[in-house]
Amino acid sequence: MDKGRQELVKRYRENPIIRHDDIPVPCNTVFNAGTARHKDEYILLLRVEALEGKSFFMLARSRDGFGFNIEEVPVMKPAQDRPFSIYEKRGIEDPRITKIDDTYYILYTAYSRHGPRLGLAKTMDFKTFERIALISQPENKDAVLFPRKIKGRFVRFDRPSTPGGADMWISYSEDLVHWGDSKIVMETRPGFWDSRKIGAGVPPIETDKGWLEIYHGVKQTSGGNIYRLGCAIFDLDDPSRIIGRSKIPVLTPKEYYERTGDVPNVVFTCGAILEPETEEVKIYYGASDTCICVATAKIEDLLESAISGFEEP
Ligand code: BMA
Repeated sequence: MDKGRQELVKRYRENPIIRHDDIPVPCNTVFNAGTARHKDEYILLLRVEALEGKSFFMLARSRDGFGFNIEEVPVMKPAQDRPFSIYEKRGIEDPRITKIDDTYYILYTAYSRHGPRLGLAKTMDFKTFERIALISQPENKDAVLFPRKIKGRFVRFDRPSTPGGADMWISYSEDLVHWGDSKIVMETRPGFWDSRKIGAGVPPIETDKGWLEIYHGVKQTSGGNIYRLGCAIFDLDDPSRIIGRSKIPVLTPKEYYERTGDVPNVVFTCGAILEPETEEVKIYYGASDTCICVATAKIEDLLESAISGFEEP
């Protein structure tokens, strides 16, 4: 085991940074938050699971990215109006935020008896939120929007469930509402930590080596699933082309809060913040579907983890 590589992502010493006791409304758990920088604040869009089991979103703000204040009332609840209400009956989950120009787009999972499908909403100010459209059929989740158009089109990764498995795909759009030209870009790897399922985590980060994607991989064991994080790199001009992928995970459940909770052995990310001055990334992640944690890594180490030993699929 390469011990150095295991420590490449450093957990914040005061993890978890947000727990269910911190949430000012009755709830079961808080986890899997979308992230953004807005003015001089760090924003977390929290997935909060209500006592009856459905999720909704609340907002947390911070000056330093570690200590957060949580707003008193939810900012997005499962919709009351059609068409969204039909597909959000079981809640809204796992928001991921991408800023394009002055607009923050939120891709989230709309959950109903029909299964998970992708919803798109937007905000300019993190005060008012507006739903735009449902942008996939079920079953599809783990969608991340790229932060700029590529060759004139918006681009997303997503994770349709197919009879063949749970792999990462790419789709393109001219208006963010209608998507197509879909292709598979990254598959599960038999024998590895990401052999059972994979899905995008953090909206792609543009680097000079390519688009860095921090994704989750699932391994099935006799004790249940283990969710870990790894990195992949995609070509800047053609993001359907994978050019790097971590052989070993960059973050794996180890601490008690990652091992124990509603769903044990889970680290799951929906967002990270790149600090341009230090080239360090703050990765926010849900632990055991029960609380929110943060860990930091040098962007060059994350890239290196995906580049070293990469074998063309
Ligand atoms: C995935 C999603 C996540 C969750 C993870 C572990 O399928 O539902 O929201 O964190 O499972 O339970």
